[in-house]
Amino acid sequence: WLAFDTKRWYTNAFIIEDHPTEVKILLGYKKRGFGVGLWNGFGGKVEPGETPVQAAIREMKEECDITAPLEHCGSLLFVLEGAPQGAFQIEVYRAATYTDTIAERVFPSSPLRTDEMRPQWFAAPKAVDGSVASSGLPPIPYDTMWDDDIHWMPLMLAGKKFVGRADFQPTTAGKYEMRRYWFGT
Ligand code: 6OG
Repeated sequence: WLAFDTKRWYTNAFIIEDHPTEVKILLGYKKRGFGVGLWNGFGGKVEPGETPVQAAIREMKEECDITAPLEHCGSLLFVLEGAPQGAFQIEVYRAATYTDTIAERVFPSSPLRTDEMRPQWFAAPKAVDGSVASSGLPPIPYDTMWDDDIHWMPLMLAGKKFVGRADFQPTTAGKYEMRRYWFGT
């Protein structure tokens, strides 16, 4: 019911730190553009001539000022009925370490328009037993994330490689609602 003639390649990247007492995940609050008001990994469009991992590293630097040895951990296909973007093929990356200091980029007048994300750490469940440390960090805010995230993020946090697809339809509120999905390892 929808041709993939407008499929676009995107990236989404996470820092996941596994400490003895807690697991921390770095997310960004989308300040504008597609998915505004939602927490997500860092990422964006793969530009012509770039590989997806090159794009993921570039976007992470642009959006929160760090450089990380990103490793591929998942592939997602999102089909959005009626969206100009058509379908999103998203390559997901993770790293346990990074260099430079995490910072919110604030360049309102920059032609690069990289002032998109506000980075923040969240508490994630431990892969061994699913327990979340009460370290004071907020838990992963699935209520203010894309509907699909709660289905694949636990696979990523468990250290698995995953694939999946979700189909979205526009709502009258100008948002997108997930209608069906499949995610697996
Ligand atoms: P920019 O417009 O910021 O790139 N993205 C999605 N992420 C999730 N979890 N679910 C979706 O369901 C998504 N659609 C897009 C990919 C957009 C960013 O948003 C992600 C990119 O990281 C529909 O350049």
